[in-house]
Amino acid sequence: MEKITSVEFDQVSEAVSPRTAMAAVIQRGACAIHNFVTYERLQPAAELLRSQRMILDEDLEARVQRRQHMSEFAIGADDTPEILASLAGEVQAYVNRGDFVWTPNEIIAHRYEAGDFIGRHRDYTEAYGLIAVLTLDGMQDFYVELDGDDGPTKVTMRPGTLTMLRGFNGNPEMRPYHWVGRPSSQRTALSIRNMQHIWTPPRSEVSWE
Ligand SMILES: O=C(O)CCC(=O)C(=O)O
Repeated sequence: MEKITSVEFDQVSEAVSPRTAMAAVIQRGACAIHNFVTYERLQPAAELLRSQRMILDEDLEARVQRRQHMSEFAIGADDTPEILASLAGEVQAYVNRGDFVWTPNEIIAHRYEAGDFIGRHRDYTEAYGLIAVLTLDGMQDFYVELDGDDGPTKVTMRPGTLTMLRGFNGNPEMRPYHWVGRPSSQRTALSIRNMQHIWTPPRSEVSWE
């Protein structure tokens, strides 16, 4: 397998093959692909999320501080908007073309208003294999601690950026720490995951750290 040095790609300046992208996730823990989907294709989904009723996920006392609006859809359910399901299908097809077996079953719609954020954390161990986040509208900084690096890597997500993170693969320590900064205006995104209850942390541990 080729050695991955950079994990930030742009489909417009140089198309990145699914194999290279998935190799980055496997070897380093994450990658980002700008212009994964065209602005025109993102617009209907972005419009939907702008007006969606969402819960405010906020707990300023918790170990992982976060504040954002979110709603949850099951892939394949009748009430999941087709436009969201088709974007998730596009992401899944790309990942599978990279020989990465992944069958997402859930879409989380994220809406961050100016100043909202999520602090440093690892994703739930229920998120199996891979977490893919497609930015629909707005800009926000994403930080990830890649394997082999001392400090975090920053990627500025923009409309059409697909960020992918290593999910739970049997070893909870392999989930990369990551966080998102405070955007200056609204950002909407879809987080696409395969949620499986396959591992229970010891009582003393929590999966969000
Ligand atoms: O909004 C994002 O790009 C990342 C969200 C995130 O880190 C999470 O939901 O765990």
